[in-house]
Amino acid sequence: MTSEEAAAMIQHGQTLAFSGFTPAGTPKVVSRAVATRAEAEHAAGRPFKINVITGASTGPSLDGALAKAKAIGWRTPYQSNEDLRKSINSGETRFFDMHLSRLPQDVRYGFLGPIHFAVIEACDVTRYGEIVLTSAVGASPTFARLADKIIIELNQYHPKFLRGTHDIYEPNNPPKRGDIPVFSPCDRIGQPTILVDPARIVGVVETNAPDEVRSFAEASGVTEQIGQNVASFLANETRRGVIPKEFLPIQSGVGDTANAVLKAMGENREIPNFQVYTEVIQDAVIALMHTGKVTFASGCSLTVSEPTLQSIYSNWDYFRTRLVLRPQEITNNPEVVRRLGIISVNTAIEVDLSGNVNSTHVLGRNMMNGIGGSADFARNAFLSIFTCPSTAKGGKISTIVPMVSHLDSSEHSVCVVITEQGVADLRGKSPAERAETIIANCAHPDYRQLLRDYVALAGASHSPQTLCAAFGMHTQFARTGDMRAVKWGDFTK
Ligand code: 0RQ
Repeated sequence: MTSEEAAAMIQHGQTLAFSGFTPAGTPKVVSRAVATRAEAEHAAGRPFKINVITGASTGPSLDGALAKAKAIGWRTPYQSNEDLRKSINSGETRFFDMHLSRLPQDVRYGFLGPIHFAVIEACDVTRYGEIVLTSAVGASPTFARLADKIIIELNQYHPKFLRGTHDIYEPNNPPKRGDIPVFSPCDRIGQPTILVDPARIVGVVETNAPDEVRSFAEASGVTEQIGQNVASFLANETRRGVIPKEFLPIQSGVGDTANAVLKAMGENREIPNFQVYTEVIQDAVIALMHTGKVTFASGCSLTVSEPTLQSIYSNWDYFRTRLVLRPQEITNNPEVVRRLGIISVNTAIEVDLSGNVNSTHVLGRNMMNGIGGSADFARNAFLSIFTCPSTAKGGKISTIVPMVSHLDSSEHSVCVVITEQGVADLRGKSPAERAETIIANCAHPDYRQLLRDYVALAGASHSPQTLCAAFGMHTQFARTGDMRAVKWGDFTK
């Protein structure tokens, strides 16, 4: 059927679950047709909003088109689209920010209500109801099993030889959960395809469209320095025998800093060849697989640029045996992350003097993207590292603040903080020691004295906090647009 015919089946108020994880494997034409339908309904004076569940973020054809059409009622679990962000922060769309490992089980538990349609991108579908996914797994196995009806977007852009890349596995619900038998990043525990009753597939829409993955910016001096600092720290931990000599699997977040970290790890001769057990497989992972530095990658999606995806498909004999794509509740599973001893590297918006991390909110109010999988990994990792530049907005914001304006990963989940200034190793340190380590090694020199003056306000205490001044830097920025102008006396009078 056409995408318009598919969109015509969808009613106002229904919940739709889409395949994919990041723009990889995300439907591209049915969502646009739903957006067009919403605009027509609105023009005719009728309400039309759907509720949208995905694996993670999506591309402009899904979140972008639906947000512009004011067609999203509620949305979960993660997004990174500018138009949707505006819609969330203006109160137009209700957004529910979730740990990505929990999304499939919350759907199974019924916490998010019924799913009326699952829209699944596939490179192949058989008359027996076998669905072969494309460049991501996300939460598609759960969506396809539980949705009332399924619409397939059959995308010829992705080759049918992807069959066998996916490892489809859904755990039982408690009390019959059992173990998840992944003991090494390359273990396969499930099936290559999703199998559904073909009667539930109510439409197949054919397309030929690439994933809408944006290209990475060239690494700046700051992101490059963060990458070098992470790589030197890990090399040192290996040298002193804390990280075993065969190394441990790496999880790295998404974005330019994550790419710079992996690049620096690839170039560091003291870091041995390693495996990746992560959610998003980015360009830098594939570059390191080409050189042999990364020997195996387990992920939830191939979130790679167009040329990188082509380099994978044209060298498929090489990559076929070195890649596996899994559901997000397996890639991010706390049990598996703890068992494998993952080294996790994620990015913060701000970090406070105790090591608490805010990954999601600006000034405590405005949603950036969401917690994503960062805390799934950080909470359970062998070694959890958070990185960020020491300042934002041309130095007017310090990312090192007295107290975070929103909490995502608590001090108990954060082992090490790294900025372009240096490395703060928080393991085994009291709150006062943490504060001094973070100020001395991670804060920008413009902010070090200000932060030390803040610590001095507390006098003798277990944790050097002074509640009436804790958000002084944030308040100063909101009032004048520059945190550097803060005067602690204004808050302690
Ligand atoms: O704004 O774009 O207007 O310049 O935030 O910051 O430094 O470019 O960093 O792109 O790596 O994103 C935490 C948001 C970092 C991301 C976050 C402003 C800054 C800029 C972006 P501009 P950068 P990145 C795996 C793991 C949570 C999910 C996660 C994220 C913009 O990494 O969403 O980790 N993480 N998932 O100027 C005000 C501050 C700021 C600030 C930065 N303190 N105050 N603005 N910015 N710090 C992936 C998945 O889960 C799928």
